[in-house]
Amino acid sequence: MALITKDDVGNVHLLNDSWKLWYWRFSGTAVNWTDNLHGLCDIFNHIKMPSMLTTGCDYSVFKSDIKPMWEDPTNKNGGRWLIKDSGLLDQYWMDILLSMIGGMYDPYNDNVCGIVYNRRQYSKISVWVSSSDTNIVNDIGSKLKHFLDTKEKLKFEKHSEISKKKVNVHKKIILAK
Ligand code: MGP
Repeated sequence: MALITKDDVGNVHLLNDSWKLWYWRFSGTAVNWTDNLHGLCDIFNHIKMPSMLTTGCDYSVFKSDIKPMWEDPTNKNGGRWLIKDSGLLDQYWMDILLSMIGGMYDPYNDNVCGIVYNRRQYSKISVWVSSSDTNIVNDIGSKLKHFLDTKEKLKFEKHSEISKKKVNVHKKIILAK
């Protein structure tokens, strides 16, 4: 593959956004979830397929100015399209990455924030959307289904509801003590 110099750039398709790779790894010493989250790099040359990650770890690729957390101002009113493991998550990961980076969610590219892969016993991928507006969410969801060529039902969850649910679970544990 030929290298492209700065002078050649005028003739090639430029990316709409720059993207950042994030890595979350459990550490017994960290007090907060956010302390375990590390920004790796802005451009990636080689990434292990996510299924090769150690169970319990996450990969996230987000637009450079958005952190892969509910608290980020762009994420906080949005949610995620959830894709469960059907043996195709590595393929889905690459397909979604390319569709996001290629800006294939017109007219709602600005509402696509990033993608998360949670390597778990039951791994999952989620595509984070900055809005909970039904039109925007459904349009991105149907494009996603089309790109993945899947008939599986995808589920949309609002971040505000997931984070509330987690708080309630914590409260329940405290109340039960
Ligand atoms: P998870 O890692 O997103 O999913 O959330 P997992 O492990 O598959 O769990 P499940 O409940 O979805 O099946 C696990 C926990 O990490 C959450 O309950 C939160 O305590 C914490 N966490 C996850 N996220 C994405 C955030 C976040 O954006 N902000 C903060 N503060 N905590 C988070």
